[in-house]
Amino acid sequence: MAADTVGGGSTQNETVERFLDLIEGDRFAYAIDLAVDRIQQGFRVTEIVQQLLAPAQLAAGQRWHDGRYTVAQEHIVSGVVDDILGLLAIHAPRPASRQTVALVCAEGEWHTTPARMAALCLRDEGWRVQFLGGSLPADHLATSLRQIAPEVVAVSCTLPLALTGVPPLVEASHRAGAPVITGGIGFGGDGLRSRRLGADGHAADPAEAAATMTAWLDRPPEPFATFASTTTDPERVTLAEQRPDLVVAAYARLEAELPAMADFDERQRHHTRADLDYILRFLDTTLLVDDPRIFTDFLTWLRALLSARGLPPAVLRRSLEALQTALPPGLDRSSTLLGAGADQVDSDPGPGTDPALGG
Ligand code: B12
Repeated sequence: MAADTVGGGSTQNETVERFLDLIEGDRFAYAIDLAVDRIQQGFRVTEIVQQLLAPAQLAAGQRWHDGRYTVAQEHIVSGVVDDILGLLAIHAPRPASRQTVALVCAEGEWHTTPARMAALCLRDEGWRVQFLGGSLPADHLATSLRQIAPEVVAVSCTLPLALTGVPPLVEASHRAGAPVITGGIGFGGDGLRSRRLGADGHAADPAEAAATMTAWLDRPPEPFATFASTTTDPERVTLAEQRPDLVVAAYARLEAELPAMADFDERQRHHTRADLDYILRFLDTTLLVDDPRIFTDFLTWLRALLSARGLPPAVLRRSLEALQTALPPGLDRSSTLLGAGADQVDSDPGPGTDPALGG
């Protein structure tokens, strides 16, 4: 294996590139060796996760986002990474005590790999971790908590849309007497969304979480933040009820404005409707958490995704305006966010693309 083993002197980026090159070259076994050999080289499990596997997943996601990778190529990398996480679990230290954290993904969240990475790093910190997997409904969590009785519940969220699945998990954990700590990019860079959703703490990484959870063993957070349920938020209720009609109305308006859409095939029509619906779902999540950054970050992400696939930002601007026009009266926050979104997209037109679609 000497030919493919990358020893000292390689930078982290070079090693990550080497790892992805091996996978792109269908040399999965060498990629796995590259990661697992680091145990013999004295790396901690956490270091392999955070210096190789997480950056590789980030790169795979970025390559899908900017059109260099197909969805399948992203999945292939994730498959190899998931295999390695399983292998590394053997090398994580045995729990130092019976202190247990139940780690779960918010309902609607299927990004289990970031959560598995966090679970492995928390084990590396000496915690006993019960990993409850992806998209767990609150009633199933409640049942598990009666059996596990953990000291802490940890909630992972990568996709901001899954933030809507956090409050029921927080309520179930508090009812079981367990404080909640959150983590994952879906919560953003600070604890605001976590607090707004009723959790007791947020951590940027597993090491910070381990320190907070250990402190909670002596001084649990209290009182548990009660989360004013927002199911009664009339604007969110109306938006949810009207979402299918809003998509139809906005699509019709776009079709009237953009002659090129007349030639759209069913796949293009489906994707355009799905994007309009996706915008409204991110709008709803932004209203739930009351953090406009969720919507501005999403639009920056969507504009780049569409541009990388040849759709000019002008289509996104028109889509936001079409949705804003379709809104029934009284949805003021939604109208403001859609209007500001259209200005945001317009202020940075991005690279020129298909003129027939107003590029
Ligand atoms: C693999 C992957 C998938 C796989 C997931 C497989 C799996 N088993 O996880 C699949 C194919 C299922 C998938 C689906 C989708 N995905 Co995806 N996915 C990814 C990808 C490429 C890697 C995720 C990963 O492995 N991350 C591992 C590392 C990098 O994550 P990390 O955040 O650094 O994790 C660390 C910390 O956050 C922290 N942490 C995480 N959780 C917790 C919890 C606690 C308590 C603590 C303390 C710490 C902690 O510790 C971790 C380790 O250090 C990401 C790219 C990315 N940027 O993350 C896109 C990405 C997240 N996906 C994305 C999207 C859009 C989707 C889909 C909507 C696509 C679609 N149209 O269907 C669906 C949504 C599915 C759903 N409802 O969840 C976008 C999200 C963009 C956005 N708006 O936010 C991304 C960013 C891709 C991109 N570049 O655009 N995806």
